[in-house]
Amino acid sequence: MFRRPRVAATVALLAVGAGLLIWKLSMRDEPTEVNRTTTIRDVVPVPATVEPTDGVTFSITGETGIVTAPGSAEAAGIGEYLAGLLRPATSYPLKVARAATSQGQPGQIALLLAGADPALGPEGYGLDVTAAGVTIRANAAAGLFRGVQTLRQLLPPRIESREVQSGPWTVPGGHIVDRPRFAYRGVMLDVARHFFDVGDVKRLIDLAALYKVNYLHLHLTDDQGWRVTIDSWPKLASFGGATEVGDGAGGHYTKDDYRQIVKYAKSHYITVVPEVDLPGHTNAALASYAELNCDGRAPERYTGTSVGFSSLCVDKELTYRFLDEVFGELAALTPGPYLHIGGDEAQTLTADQYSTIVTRAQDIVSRHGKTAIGWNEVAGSRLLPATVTQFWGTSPEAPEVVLAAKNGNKIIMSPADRAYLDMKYDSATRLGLSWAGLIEVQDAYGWDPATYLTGVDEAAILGVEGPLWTETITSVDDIEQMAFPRLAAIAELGWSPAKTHGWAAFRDRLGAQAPRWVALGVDFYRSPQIPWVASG
Ligand code: TNX
Repeated sequence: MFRRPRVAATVALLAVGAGLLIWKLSMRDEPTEVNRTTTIRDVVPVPATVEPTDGVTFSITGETGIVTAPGSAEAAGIGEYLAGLLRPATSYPLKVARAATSQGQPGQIALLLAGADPALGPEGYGLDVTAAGVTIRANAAAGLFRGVQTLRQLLPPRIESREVQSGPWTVPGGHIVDRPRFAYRGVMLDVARHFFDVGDVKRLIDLAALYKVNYLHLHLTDDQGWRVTIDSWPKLASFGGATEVGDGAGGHYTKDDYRQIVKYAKSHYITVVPEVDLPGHTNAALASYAELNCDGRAPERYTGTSVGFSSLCVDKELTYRFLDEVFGELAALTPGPYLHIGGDEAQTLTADQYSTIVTRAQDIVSRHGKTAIGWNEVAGSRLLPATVTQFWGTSPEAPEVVLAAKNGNKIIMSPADRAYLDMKYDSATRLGLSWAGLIEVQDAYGWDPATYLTGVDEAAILGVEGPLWTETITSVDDIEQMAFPRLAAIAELGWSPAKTHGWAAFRDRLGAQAPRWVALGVDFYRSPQIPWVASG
């Protein structure tokens, strides 16, 4: 007798609940809170610890200056960088001066290299916002630079505009202590399938730096083009670089261009990792020099998008002189520790042939004082102890990579079904490919680099990277559409502690980035999964 009304009440409650949920979800399509105040909880990647001080703010005014660590030219450089970011929108002078002491000063933004917990490492920082000022403390300049990215995100989004905006320039009060979870947080740009010039690469560096990315991997060579001058093999760039996918003119970086990229990246505390893909993905080189081919005949240059058909000649000694000279010249252009040797999709070689060339390539890189990174196929060959494997599979079972990890070889995680920035978001996405699946923002964010692979410990993970292959990508706008917002998701997985991860909070933080991207002119993908904040 009493049962039925209870069931009816439950059903009614469920219906109301479902209705509310649907209403809430449909509200997500609406842009929220125009002119919303930036809070200390909006930062991406989310800092390790955030303690707001309610009711306290600091305002940047025409009197505010930036003071930097006594005796540090690097800190002074970061002060100038910060002033350069803040001056256009505020129109304030923001003078940069050396701090007299290692204390913060009233009315100032202080960038100090004293008083940070040594456990924060070289990239960690502490950031304090009181009514009197802003103080960032770090152990090294890299930490100050990362802290400055956080400060940028605490200011109103219009701070990113290059035109004068009205204030107030309020920073929410509180205390942040932050450090990265992983040492390697990368983005890859394939400049081989389509060429992107120095300005395009600088733009990507600017945007990646905002999310504390610290490695830029350049996929410099492939079947469709060779993109950097090698003096001892000049036709690689002049002939092998004059094509790209489709009928575009291609292009290449002169050594000066390349040095400019390295320098610009360095000034953003980003290390460049150059990749020369071998033994496959080498048609551009094989077309440029007949003698690199086993039969001595140069193939035509290639502008399609197939993979796996080309290979260097494993049995010719000339191949190893070639690799030695190419990696030697690249090593000389590379202040960072890594040279990437590719190693993916060499489908015309036997396992022994593949192993021979991958083994010798690692030795060559090592003789030039660098550490090799290879796509995960290299894990089947003998690896030098320091060689890093870059996982690009889509299955958690990767026995060779697991074995390499057990032997001490570190892994960069770029699972293609999560981290590939060239996959379509949904079936309607104009650009990109879909062989590894569709990757909406929640897919890009919803995995843990430390647990994706079965049988690998977190200690074996060097970090994460979002690769952007460019078979279908031809412009900076295209890069931005595919990288944003997903690069911000990958960057948060690489930087923030596992315990801070959570889709609901991330979605809101990410939504708050929209007006920043609008101010920066970023052509981002407005995923329906995200409650984008409208520009005010
Ligand atoms: C696989 S990932 C490749 C690339 C393609 C990419 C397209 C990898 C190591 N090789 O050659 O550009 O897929 O998504």
